[in-house]
Amino acid sequence: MTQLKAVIFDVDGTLAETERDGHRVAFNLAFSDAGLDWIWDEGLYGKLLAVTGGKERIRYFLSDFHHDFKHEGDLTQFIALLHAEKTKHYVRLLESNAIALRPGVVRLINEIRKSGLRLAIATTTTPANVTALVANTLGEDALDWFDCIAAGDIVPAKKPAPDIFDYCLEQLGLKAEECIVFEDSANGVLSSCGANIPTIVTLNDYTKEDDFSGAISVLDHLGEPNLACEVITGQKISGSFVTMDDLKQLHAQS
Ligand code: XBP
Ligand code: MG
Repeated sequence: MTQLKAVIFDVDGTLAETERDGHRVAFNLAFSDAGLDWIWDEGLYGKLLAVTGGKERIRYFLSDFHHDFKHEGDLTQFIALLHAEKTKHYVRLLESNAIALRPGVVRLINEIRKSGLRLAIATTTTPANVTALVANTLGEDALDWFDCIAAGDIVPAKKPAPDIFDYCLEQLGLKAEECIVFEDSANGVLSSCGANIPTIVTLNDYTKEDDFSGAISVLDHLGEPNLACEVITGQKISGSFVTMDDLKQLHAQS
């Protein structure tokens, strides 16, 4: 049986519920600053999340939801500049401690570190966003806990393509079967399973109706000693919150 050597975390929706009150708000602030009357409400944003990547999401919005917008110059450059402003707003939101980590994330990361297993991140979001989230929730030093932070445009194709997880495995120098992934969305599971990495899902409001086929288990969150989690589908855990022993057990069953 292959030994578990690393745990790879997705970021948005997995480490923290960043989409509704973080990214969505930052997009709307950037649109307003640019004098655009675009407003992504919670419902529309849930539809736009079908496309990963903020720049790609803006392009999807224009192509599928806001056809009458005409831009005279280079649309790609326009979107890139708009997205860069959005990232500044998002980082400022994180620096104001607007977003906390999900239940069980700090506890489990500390258990993983104590066990000697390696940690990594594989995300579609912009690297600056990862730095801001980790530094403002776990502390500046915590960035060094992750042997690889694979993020954003570092790969040609974003999730659901497997590229970001393939890149992360290459950086770790590990095989897919030596790792386990935490994800929150259908795009994320398609990506991690596309890279043949055993995957556990902690879903959220935006992804609760997603298809998580291929995941070992789907839970509502990682749980805490005083906050029981629920296994919605797939392999069970030993108690009422996910522990390091559960990770090893779930990996062995994958
Ligand atoms: C989620 C995404 C990202 C964020 C927005 O990433 O798809 O695009 O929604 O961040 P993941 P950017 O779940 O893989 O962490 O605007 O920086 O893309
Ligand atoms: Mg995610």
